[in-house]
Amino acid sequence: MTQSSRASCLLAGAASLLAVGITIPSPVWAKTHEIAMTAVETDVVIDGSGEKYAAWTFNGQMPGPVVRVSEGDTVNFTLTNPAENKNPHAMDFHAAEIDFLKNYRAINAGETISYTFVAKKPGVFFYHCGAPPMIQHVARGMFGAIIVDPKNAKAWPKANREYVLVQSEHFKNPGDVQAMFDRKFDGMMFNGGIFKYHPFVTGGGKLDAKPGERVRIYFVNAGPNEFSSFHPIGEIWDTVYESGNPANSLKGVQTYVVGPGSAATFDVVVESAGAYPLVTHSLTGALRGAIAVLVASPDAKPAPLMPMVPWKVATPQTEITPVPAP
Ligand SMILES: [Cu+2]
Repeated sequence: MTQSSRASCLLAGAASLLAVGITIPSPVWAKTHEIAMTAVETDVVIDGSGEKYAAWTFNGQMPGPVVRVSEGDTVNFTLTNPAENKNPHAMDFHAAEIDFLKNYRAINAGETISYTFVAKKPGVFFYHCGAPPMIQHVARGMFGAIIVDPKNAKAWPKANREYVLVQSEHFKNPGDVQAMFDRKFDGMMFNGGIFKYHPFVTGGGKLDAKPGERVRIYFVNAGPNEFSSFHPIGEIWDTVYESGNPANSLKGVQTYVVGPGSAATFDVVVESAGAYPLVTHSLTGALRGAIAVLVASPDAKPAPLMPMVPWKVATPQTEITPVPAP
């Protein structure tokens, strides 16, 4: 059989398979992920003094867990709203392209919902609860990030180190929905903490890197209302990828605006040892907590994608009563 006749036989075979309704399987590189999350209404630590906040969360942490898949992968997602909760909850993945009425509807305590989507576009995307009032469900902590890695790893330079940062507003009174509508936020957080990555603040940590490394930051703005003007003090973004898609790249950017419900990926190459605060240059936000200090040092250790989540602050020491003088 010649090569051309073999090819025409294969085509004829494929056509007959389609004719009887057999679907072509997913591409060999694509995977299927079973992702399950639970809505948990619980207190979380939001600053270095150990202050707690009555949050609503995915899996008991703010932000929720980072979901990471590759372009073309299928996600089978299940959300459980346990019977002990007091509120309806929902899940909206910005990485999905599916009917919102059916899939993103709120479920009551004691119910579960499942749906499937294919992560068709690479990038970093917001996910959040959409139960009404959505402004409150987001403000109280029901948000997170999903990374969809590009199918072609060579679509962008390899990063030496990666972090996820999610910006969000803190409202002292979690029940004051009007304050949320009026944009009266009290603090600004990265990864659910006020000055979480500020080493000069009590209980604060930092983000580590080595000089010369390409550090990739997957940045999500959860809002619910404020825009982020993301800037590396002492550096310039080497490349910014709108929505984290390697096809949308900008070079040599000082500050890049990420609106509420949006995301971008930022590459910075830290040229020398030192401290580089990453901030929202909307200063009312930075000075109320949205400063993450990237410390470049030759002995920097490997770090997780989202360090210090959940934030465990040592419980204050019991006050010691001085021994009376004899
Ligand atoms: Cu919710």
